[in-house]
Amino acid sequence: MEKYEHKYGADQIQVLEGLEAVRKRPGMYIGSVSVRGLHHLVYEIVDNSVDEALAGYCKNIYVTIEPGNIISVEDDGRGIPVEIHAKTGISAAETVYTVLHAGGKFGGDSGYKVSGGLHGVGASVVNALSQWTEVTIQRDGGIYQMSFERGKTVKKLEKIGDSDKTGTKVRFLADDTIFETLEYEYDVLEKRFREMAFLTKGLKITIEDKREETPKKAEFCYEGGLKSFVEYLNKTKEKLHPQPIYVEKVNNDIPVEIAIQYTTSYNENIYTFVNNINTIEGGTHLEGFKRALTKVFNDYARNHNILKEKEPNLLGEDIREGITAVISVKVKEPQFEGQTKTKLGNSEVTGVVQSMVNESLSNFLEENPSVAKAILEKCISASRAREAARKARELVRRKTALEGSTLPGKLADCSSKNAEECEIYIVEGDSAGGSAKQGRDRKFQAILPLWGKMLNVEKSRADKIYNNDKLQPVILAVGAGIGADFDITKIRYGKVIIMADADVDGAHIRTLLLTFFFRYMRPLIENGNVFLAQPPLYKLSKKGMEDIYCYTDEDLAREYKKLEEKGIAREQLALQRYKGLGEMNPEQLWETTMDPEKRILVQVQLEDAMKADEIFSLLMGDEVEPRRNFITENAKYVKNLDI
Ligand code: 28G
Repeated sequence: MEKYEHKYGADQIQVLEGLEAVRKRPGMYIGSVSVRGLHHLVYEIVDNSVDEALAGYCKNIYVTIEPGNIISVEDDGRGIPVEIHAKTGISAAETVYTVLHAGGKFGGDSGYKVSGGLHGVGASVVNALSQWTEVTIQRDGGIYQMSFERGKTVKKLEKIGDSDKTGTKVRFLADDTIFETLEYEYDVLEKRFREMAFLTKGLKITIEDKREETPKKAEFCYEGGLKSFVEYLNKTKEKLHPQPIYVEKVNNDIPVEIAIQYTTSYNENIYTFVNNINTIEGGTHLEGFKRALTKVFNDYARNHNILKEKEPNLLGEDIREGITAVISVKVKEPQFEGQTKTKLGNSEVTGVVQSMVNESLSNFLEENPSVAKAILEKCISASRAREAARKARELVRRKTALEGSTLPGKLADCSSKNAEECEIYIVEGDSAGGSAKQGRDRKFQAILPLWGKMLNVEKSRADKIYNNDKLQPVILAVGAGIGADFDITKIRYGKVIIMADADVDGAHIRTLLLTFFFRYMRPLIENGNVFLAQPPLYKLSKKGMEDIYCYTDEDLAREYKKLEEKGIAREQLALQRYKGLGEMNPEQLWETTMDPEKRILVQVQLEDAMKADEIFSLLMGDEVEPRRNFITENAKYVKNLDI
């Protein structure tokens, strides 16, 4: 007995140390303690239910946001095992909730126990970062329950009743001493669970928000899997063929599922997932898919004399114009690379996806010649447009060779030629552009004012974009080309900074530019070269006091409080609210928004650009209805996104 007690104690200490580490450095385990990290907690728990569904035992998942931002997740799987581990005296269920990475160590029953959101750290991390957690398990004829506070067991697993059902239910309240906010965003969770339901054919996920008087609720269940996903993505688009092309296969122990449908759009929309994680940076699975797609369509075009002997092959980008595709692979030991660890690195996956797409897509085209013809006609017209774009580009080059300058007339360039230290401010409006030109440090800061008509990137191919009076100066100033020609080593500025007002027009120009960079200069975003300037919203001033600039409403409230503590009342202060950049004189603009010592720059992430692109497609697409719906439903969202 004595010995057992001692051993139990030692283990328990080790356990607590593990979870203490999570509380000390939460960012290491869930990415951040912002609202994003908060949502991660929910994903971690739901992922465990999805794993149980992938193992073939769970059909339904219910997620509820209860009043007070308590999250409840319930599944009808087998229930976490409850038996007591002989050595430690701790139940299997408690171990899952108190030992770091327990989920991973126990893996091997579903085989792909690596899903766990972006970080795959599991239930114990959620437990560690929650004020309290309560787990209820139904299995072996009983109902069992245990509870925790900030990761520490306060009620060990005990049987509290009988039941002939099975399943797991988890309720938790995130820790407000760790997270910046506990306010879940229903729309964000809804989007993720819809996506998860698409990715797990037949699984029903219900989400309910009970925080308000009138609860919100949605149910997602798709028997069609990725086929349904692509139909959903293309809902408002004009399709080139009625049914998505769909393949599902296990090759070399790697399950691959792909759905493809072409639309009349000029964009490429390929979403890739590894173990249900959205790999926004792509990777080896995407590489294999692209290679096969290019080869299959070129081979078909040659064999059916659609491409003549003398004509060159179609390029990958020609063949991907207008494509909507979703690729989902399951990999046992995925290696995630890239800036945000969302790029698949496993080299064996390329060949697996490639050979599968090669085989199934070429069969499909042979069996569906009319679909093949419709797609290839579009590819060929894309390749012609690409030729036209090249000519447009060369025309610009030749013209500039004659006239001597490659740079747009409105650009006020900087004197340094060392791209690394150089910055370009892209500024909406001539008056703000004027202030920026006067206020800047001309050694390393260039100013490009933007004017002209907003271009519908949605309805334009590269040739039109090259000739667009709003975007052409941006292309020339950045100096690295666009599309497949884009060469990041040629960029003339290390920082490309979008400076626009905090109003609707400003949001418009930000959305346009981010969409443009996303589609035509993506490496610039991936490489972290794109930034948003943050002009202040308010200025507080008083005679004899240095002006105070506030960038948010919270900032303003904080400054008021600080000044009050110093004995300066609100009434003594003059408050100026800036409606636009144009209201600031050059010195103010420098001081608040351009001085590297004082300014706030927000680095644009690939995800921000993707969201901008999504919003732009909806705002600028053909159909009026989705646009109106989107604007009314998402007015708040568009604002919050700060794009
Ligand atoms: C409701 C919120 C979150 C879960 C299960 C089911 C099992 C399980 C979970 O086992 C450790 C690994 C294999 C035994 C597995 C039940 C096998 C047999 C499970 C969840 C120990 C974890 N019976 N359902 N974990 N196993 N749902 N939902 O967490 O060897 S977690």
